[in-house]
Amino acid sequence: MLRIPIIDSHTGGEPTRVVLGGMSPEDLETYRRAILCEPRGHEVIVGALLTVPKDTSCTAGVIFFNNVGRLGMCGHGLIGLITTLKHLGSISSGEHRIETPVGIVTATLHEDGHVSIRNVPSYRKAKAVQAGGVIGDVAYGGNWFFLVSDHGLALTRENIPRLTQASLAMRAAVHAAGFPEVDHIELFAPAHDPANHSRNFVLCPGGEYDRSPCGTGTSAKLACLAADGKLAPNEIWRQESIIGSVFEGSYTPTENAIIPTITGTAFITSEATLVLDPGDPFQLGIP
Ligand code: PYC
Repeated sequence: MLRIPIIDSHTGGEPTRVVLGGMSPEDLETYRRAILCEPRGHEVIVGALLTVPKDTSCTAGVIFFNNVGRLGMCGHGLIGLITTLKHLGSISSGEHRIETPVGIVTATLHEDGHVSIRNVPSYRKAKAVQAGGVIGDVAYGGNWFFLVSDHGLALTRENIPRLTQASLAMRAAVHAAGFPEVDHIELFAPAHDPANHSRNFVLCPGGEYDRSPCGTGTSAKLACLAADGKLAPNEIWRQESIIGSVFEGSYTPTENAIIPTITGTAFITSEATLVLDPGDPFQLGIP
């Protein structure tokens, strides 16, 4: 039997499963679906494999992964990871540098449990790209996004199947338009809560939608707002998700990019050990 200890949390409704041990990064592809997907989980969960950082100034290293592969960075996942490390008693309030595959991210654990992430440099690569009947921007926030405001779709929970289908079509179109790196689609509409600035729907690489406002997606949005002169440095942007959860974002400018800071909260939902029985035909998940 292989035993893999995990801790689950959610950040604004989006789940994170932190893998504490039991396997090495080299084994990740073998066990990816066993850890995240049915019969032990479901397609929405994002995994966070703790690693030993190469940079010794870092508290930890992490590799984020989902139902179809790896993610460069993951905002909600990093908030979940910091909350998990606090739950384990491994860290206390203050700043922690975390090594991700796309660079070092500084996370601040506040006394009240909120977590702020100073993300990797984020920028808009292309403005007003025409793809599949819509026009949007291509931007990077630790992952690649196609951001569309004018889509004619209602950003409501009842409309999620339609939003998903439309976003999948937009992703194919933006790939055909010359941006194969885009793996997330982000649609915008006015916020439902007047305290917020915008509502989003985010399609993730594996076809699921982000329950949280998406930390890397909010970073990409901040990059576009900054490039358009619509948000000043350090001004607060409150991004609401399709289920109404909120991240607060702001940025500091650099020469060719911005450094976004995203703040949110995560809650622990379970502590468990996954068991992989070699006699189980579905020990590695349902292919
Ligand atoms: O919060 O950055 C994020 C994220 C990416 C995919 C799911 N959540």
